[in-house]
Amino acid sequence: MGNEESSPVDESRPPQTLSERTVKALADYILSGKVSKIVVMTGAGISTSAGIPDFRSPETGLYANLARLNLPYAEAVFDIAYFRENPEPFYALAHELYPGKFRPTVTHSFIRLLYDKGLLLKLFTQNIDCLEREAGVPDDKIVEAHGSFARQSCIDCTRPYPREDIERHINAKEIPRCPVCKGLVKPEIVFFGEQLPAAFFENRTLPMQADLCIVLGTSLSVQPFASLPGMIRESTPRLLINKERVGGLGSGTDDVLLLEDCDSGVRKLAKACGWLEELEALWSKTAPKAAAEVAKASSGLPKTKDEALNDEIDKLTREVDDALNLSKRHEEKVRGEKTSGTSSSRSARKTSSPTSTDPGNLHESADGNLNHIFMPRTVTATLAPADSLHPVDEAKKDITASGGDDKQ
Ligand code: CNA
Repeated sequence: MGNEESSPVDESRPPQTLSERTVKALADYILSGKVSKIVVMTGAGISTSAGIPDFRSPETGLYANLARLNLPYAEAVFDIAYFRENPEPFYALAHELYPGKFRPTVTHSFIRLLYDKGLLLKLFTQNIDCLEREAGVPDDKIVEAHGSFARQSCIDCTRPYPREDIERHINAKEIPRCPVCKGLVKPEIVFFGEQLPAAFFENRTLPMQADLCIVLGTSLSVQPFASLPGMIRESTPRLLINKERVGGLGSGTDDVLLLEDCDSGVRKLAKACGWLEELEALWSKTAPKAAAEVAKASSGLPKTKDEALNDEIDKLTREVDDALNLSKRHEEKVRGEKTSGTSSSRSARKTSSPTSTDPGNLHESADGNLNHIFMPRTVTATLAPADSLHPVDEAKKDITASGGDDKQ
């Protein structure tokens, strides 16, 4: 692999740990035996190929497609105050997104592979779709920083609510209520205005122990999660696989950027490590029809025309994924960003990201905890155009307007 695989921002500063800032060098480092504590940080971009939209991608993102729910502003669907008044839009969305309808992606299986190899220290995910669990990453290795659909409770008396009951309600498109106090029941997804789970704060400094950090499919625009990559030690390599450069990654001496699709990026890394076949085998086990197909193959029954065609399409897609090197296209963009003034000092690791992702700017609440600070602006009468809903801008405006107080 050549240098085009990664896009170092400051080529005058040599790497401290890697031999060079490439996927090949990263693979050599992983295989050297010096790596046993990988911290992975993920966002909605690792699940888009499963069919779950992210929030902010223009046109395909969830926020760009919420008009049908008649919301006063897009983020209202995850706003606890709005939910109390009008829970229907959230439950309409929950009906579409509820776990069980989607297959983990090859990126989820890659994280599972790291676990199987004894290399995963912790996965910090912002995702609520539970696909990491479905890929077989064990519960004690996952910090679901924004909660998930895995548990649900009453928003008034906090009593846990049975899984099978919420599933029944969501399938029937009904709003579940607490059998005791009649309060609204909500999956324990962190809404704007709610605190992050205790597990996030208990594990927040863990990235300091990492010997490798892999950031996948996130815009790193929601605090306090966005502060995590800044906790990684200066000489520890960080790999970003994302369609765009985010959070100041690329400013560290050992940062490697793959500005492309997560699935093709993890396949490249797996291939460089000699793990590609293992990864594909692991991922194939997540297919709902896998067991049936295996049974069919061993029974000697011929494949139908459609099945043969689908196999061929899957094979071609994988080959194209492998062959395409989208990084090249992005490299110029990153170099462009460099010349427009991105800093690359140690302090830059913590401060080169936008103000709202600056760890030094975390907003502590009165009880010492940190709230989920991407807060929507004041309710407006009409749905704002999608491009005015960018969270970084919105969060910055909120923080500025409220003097840093994240509760509005
Ligand atoms: P985001 O702000 O929508 O950013 C997604 C990032 O991923 C962007 O930088 C995209 O360019 C990038 N991206 C999208 N698709 C791909 C892909 N296939 N390969 C590589 N990069 C890609 O989402 P974040 O996770 O950063 O924001 C945090 C929010 C999103 C959390 O509160 C989540 O709960 C929430 N969310 C979660 C899900 C889910 O659980 N699957 C879905 C939508 C939103």
